[in-house]
Amino acid sequence: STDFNGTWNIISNDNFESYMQALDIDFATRKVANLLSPQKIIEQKGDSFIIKTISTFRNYEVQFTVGEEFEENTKGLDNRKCQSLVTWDNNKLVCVQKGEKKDRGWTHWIEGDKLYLELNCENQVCKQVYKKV
Ligand code: RET
Repeated sequence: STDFNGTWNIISNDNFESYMQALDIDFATRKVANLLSPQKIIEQKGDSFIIKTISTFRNYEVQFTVGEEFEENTKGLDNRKCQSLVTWDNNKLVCVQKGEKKDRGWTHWIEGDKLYLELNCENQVCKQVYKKV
């Protein structure tokens, strides 16, 4: 499977505002969050991952093993609890976040020196691209 290890800097962030609205993130947080250039730091050992989203405003960290459902607390984002499950779909890492919000999840994959992340919630899709540092 793909190697996601490394530090990645965001280079584009499409529809983040609508994604945050779908999560009911408050106005003030959205205004700040829209100005950030978050970095991803990914530590992968086989199917075990630590994914850190780092910004000057707030950080978010999630740890999981592919194929093992876990309770995710989206602290600092929308502060909800989800039953989350990450699986491989070929070389894509796909997460389903079951909870109060419909169709919630994300997909990560790599092409060359770019990391792609699609974030879904309700009817919104946010598309982010990161470049390897
Ligand atoms: C920031 C700043 C505070 C407000 C919001 C944020 C959004 C973070 C997101 C993180 C997604 C992480 C994933 C990890 C798993 O791979 C930048 C922390 C709303 C959307 C998908």
